[in-house]
Amino acid sequence: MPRYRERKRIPIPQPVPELGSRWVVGRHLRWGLLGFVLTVGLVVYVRSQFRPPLSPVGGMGPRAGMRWVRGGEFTMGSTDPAASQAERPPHQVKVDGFWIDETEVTNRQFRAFVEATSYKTMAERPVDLDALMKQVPPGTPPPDPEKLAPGSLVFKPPVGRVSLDDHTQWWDWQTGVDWRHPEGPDSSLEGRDDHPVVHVSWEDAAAYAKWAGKRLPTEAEWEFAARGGLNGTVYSWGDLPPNENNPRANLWQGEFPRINLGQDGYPRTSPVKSFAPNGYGLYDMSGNVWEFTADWFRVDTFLEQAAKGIAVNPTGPSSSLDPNEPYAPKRVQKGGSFLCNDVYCTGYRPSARMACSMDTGMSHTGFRCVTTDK
Ligand SMILES: [Ca+2]
Ligand SMILES: [Ca+2]
Repeated sequence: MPRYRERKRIPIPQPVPELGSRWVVGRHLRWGLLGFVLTVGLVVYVRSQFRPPLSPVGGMGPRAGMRWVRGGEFTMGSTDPAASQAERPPHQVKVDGFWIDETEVTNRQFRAFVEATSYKTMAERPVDLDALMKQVPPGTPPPDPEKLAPGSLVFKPPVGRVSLDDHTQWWDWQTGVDWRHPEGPDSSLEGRDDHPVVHVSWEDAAAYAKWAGKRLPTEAEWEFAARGGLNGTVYSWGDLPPNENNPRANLWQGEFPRINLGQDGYPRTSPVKSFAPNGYGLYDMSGNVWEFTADWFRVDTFLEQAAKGIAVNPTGPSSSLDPNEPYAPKRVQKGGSFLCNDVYCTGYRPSARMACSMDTGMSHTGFRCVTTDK
């Protein structure tokens, strides 16, 4: 006898899939797959909205020396006691994203432009008498011929106390002054390669921007960038004013315009990046030199924009009007300079606005560029 008897294998009953259960499994798979695809699509879309575009000059990554500022809505203007009528009322503005130079355009950068194009700035050309006479009230006598030689306006501290209402007391027209000779015909750019270029007019700035494949910022873009993500604060760093221990920017310390203590280390322009950047990583959006924008200047621009509810990508008025000099076409400058303090000019507040003739360069005016090209 066999020691054991082979047991008959009894098949274990297997569940027989039914049509209904297959359909349920398939339905779950399909929904799961659809959910996965939708999730991936959503992630890709969201990331695309928050990521800067590719460099407009080719290659990957942002432009060298520029920062991507993601657009948004903000309050433009101010009700700060120091705010002029031209800064009022505060109003809502929305701007699209843009690239902006981290710093003011430097002498080194401007030299590259001049060497590539042989461009002559307006301060290096004789004054156009016809253009000049169109900017003054009819009947104004022409200036002396020697005043038409190439030159620019230089800051010159007065010896004694002067009225702060008369800026001719500290601005001096000097022949032979231009971006290469910022403080007089005998001055030079030695040691100033990284200082902002000065004595450039709006026309000069626009020519540089075009050569660089960029453009001047609108006033709204500039103010949005200067705020560095802090909406509604008085300054680009918050609400606390600068002081001796924390100057914050290259401004003026002492009795303006006579006594320049230079407690921030710089009685005149400073190398860019000498002070901490704002929340967007941008330097000298307060102080150092005023910066040209693309917009025409009018005192009532903010009033017009406020009437729109939310002004979207505003580009300023179609023409300029400065009540103090109604015949001179002027553009908006922003950011203040090394000549600003809280007694005379708190132009280093992001909302502050200055009107400047298009053909005028000065010791304390420069610019930076933006681009929105893809
Ligand atoms: Ca200073
Ligand atoms: Ca500046």
